[in-house]
Amino acid sequence: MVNGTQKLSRPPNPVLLRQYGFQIIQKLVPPETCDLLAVELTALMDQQSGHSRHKPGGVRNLLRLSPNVAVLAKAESISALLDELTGKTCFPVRAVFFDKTPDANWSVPWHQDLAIAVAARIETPGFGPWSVKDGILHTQPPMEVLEKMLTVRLHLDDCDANNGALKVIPSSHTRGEISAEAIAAITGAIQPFVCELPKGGALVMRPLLLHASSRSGNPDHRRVLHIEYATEELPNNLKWFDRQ
Ligand SMILES: O=C(O)CCC(=O)C(=O)O
Repeated sequence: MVNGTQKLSRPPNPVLLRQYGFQIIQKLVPPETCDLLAVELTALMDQQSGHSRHKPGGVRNLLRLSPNVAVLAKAESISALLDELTGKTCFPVRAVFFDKTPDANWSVPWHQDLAIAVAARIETPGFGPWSVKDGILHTQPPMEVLEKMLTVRLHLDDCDANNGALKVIPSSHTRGEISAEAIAAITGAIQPFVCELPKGGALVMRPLLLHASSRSGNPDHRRVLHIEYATEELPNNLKWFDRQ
């Protein structure tokens, strides 16, 4: 059901992605497809949280849990966009659903996405520390692995600055792993870009781009399907947990 994507509202621009570390795509997936995904993923999140009073902010492992997400992640228009942006063949390796609601309204401090999900622990130079999140093994790979990855954050609701939009520091993806002190200095000195997007739009970003988000100031959902893509297999027989 979810393999249709709209014509991109502006052409992919590898130069801008290289320079700024992100690109805003106003129309990537038809709104009706977003509505179907929003209903399915919201129900999945409710099912996972059960009667717990503490509502989670998201659901991991979606390339396995949702055939619709797995199909969408490999849809021709998304693949074509990413391949054009990177000049390589991109494949999905992890998908997470995030929502902010009055029951689960959270903020995220400035950070880079440094961890990847892998199938098994094989000690490999440059990989580590290792951790387990929701039962899935994660590790921090060398910077050259992260530098080649791309994340697509597909918006399933309209999202503006008052609704927990992601803020990014343009060009921060070029600095490798940034220390906590440097993150404080950079985010204190540089005006962030606020990624406001309509339903069906997407932010395409490098995982090393500094990003953060505020609590939502309104009671609507702010649903985002976050899909990570890689362009290369891992070394030393390490395997992406969810390579599609
Ligand atoms: O969706 C958000 O507001 C933040 C998500 C995030 O920080 C991340 O994907 O690393």
